[in-house]
Amino acid sequence: MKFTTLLSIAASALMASQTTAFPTVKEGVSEQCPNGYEVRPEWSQMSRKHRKQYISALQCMINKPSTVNETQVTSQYEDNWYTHQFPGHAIHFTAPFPPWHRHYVYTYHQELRACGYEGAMPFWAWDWNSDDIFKSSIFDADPEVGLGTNGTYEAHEDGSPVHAFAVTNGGLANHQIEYPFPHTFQRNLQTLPKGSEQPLDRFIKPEEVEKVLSFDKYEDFHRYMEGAPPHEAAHLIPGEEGTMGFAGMHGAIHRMVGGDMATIIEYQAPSWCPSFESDESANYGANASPNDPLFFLHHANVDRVYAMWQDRDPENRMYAYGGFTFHNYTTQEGTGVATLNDTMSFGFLTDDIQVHEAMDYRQQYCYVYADKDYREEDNLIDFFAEAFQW
Ligand SMILES: *[C@@H]1O[C@H](CO)[C@@H](O)[C@H](O)[C@H]1NC(C)=O
Ligand SMILES: *[C@@H]1O[C@H](CO)[C@@H](O)[C@H](O)[C@H]1NC(C)=O
Ligand SMILES: *[C@@H]1O[C@H](CO)[C@@H](O)[C@H](O)[C@H]1NC(C)=O
Ligand SMILES: *[C@@H]1O[C@H](CO)[C@@H](O)[C@H](O)[C@H]1NC(C)=O
Ligand SMILES: [Cu+2]
Repeated sequence: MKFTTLLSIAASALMASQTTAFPTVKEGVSEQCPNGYEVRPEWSQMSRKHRKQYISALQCMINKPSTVNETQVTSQYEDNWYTHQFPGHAIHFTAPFPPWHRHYVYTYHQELRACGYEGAMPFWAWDWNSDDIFKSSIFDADPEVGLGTNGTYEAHEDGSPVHAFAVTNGGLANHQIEYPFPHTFQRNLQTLPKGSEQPLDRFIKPEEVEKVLSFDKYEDFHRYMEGAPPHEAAHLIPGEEGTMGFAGMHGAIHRMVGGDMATIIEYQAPSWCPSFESDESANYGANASPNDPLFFLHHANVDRVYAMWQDRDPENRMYAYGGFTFHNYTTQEGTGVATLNDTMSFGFLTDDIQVHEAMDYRQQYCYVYADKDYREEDNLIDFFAEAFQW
């Protein structure tokens, strides 16, 4: 192709981008959001500048001292997962799962901001990538702008591992986690992870998202989306009562990414690792999934599905709420009656809030989610610059 042809393709793509791309701050303001609503982008829609800032901000969090009262936690980066593990029984398989994680992702975004990241919180649209989930742009080995790919497995002759699913590329290559035991953060990408009865990518299809949006009752929506605990038969999940291994779209991603993302699931832990098994008394080691930065992009997408569900019928769904406040893994029963006035705790990370404060995401947090055709301003310019080495 002639260079002039390439230039004219580039130019028309750029012009098209100016007509179809949304501005970074959406038109329209409200009393609560005088600066408008920021648009949360999919990772692939971000500008190179923002992806680069995002990686630097992670490094900055790794270098910031911890503020939690736990001497083994060494950085602000680790504070995040520590905060998540603490209330484990109260925030998973219980009513607060959607609003608790919404506020948690928002808080994380504030930490990124304090570390120089200027963009909106990005998400990983697994539903847009479900045909070949591990080809998502989020798996990128680039040390400046990538979040890394699969972990590497390499064994000595005696079978002991050299690299045990350690992520050795991307901006967080070989990142060491100190707590609850020292290890390099891990991924083991599998659509059919060990212990699963069926490939789990079926849970993240657009049809599944469409189905979950159709439930009118908050509890039905929430349970179908979060999935059932790994070793429990699904109950109270519409149409899935008694099903073992009903991962749901949320659970499927955790299990398919594996490694740190799946540490709530004990059978994922390699035999030579101290067990991550969820222990009723201490809940030790469970819920360490925020060690992997993919956690927050995954949960931003979980939040996007929640936001879409609310937007289907705002009058009835924006403040819809209900279910249990506590999940007992031994009895496999939920207890407690959840209300909008319940307090949600975030440990040392940020102030407690009440559930109703995390419901109307647009007015309470001032963001919206990008559509498929959205691109951050210089995303296309970056694309051509990289393709043609400008
Ligand atoms: C930290 O935790 C210890 C042990 O639980 C407790 O005695 C101490 O008061 C805590 N310190 C702060 C500042 O919360
Ligand atoms: C990821 O790595 C593991 C361990 O080497 C391997 O079994 C698995 O097939 C890899 N996943 C993908 C999607 O390549
Ligand atoms: C779960 O229920 C069992 C049986 O009633 C009880 O002994 C245990 O303390 C409960 N676990 C928690 C964390 O409350
Ligand atoms: C929540 O608190 C408000 C005022 O504090 C009260 O009017 C309302 O009835 C409470 N709602 C629930 C569900 O408890
Ligand atoms: Cu969680």
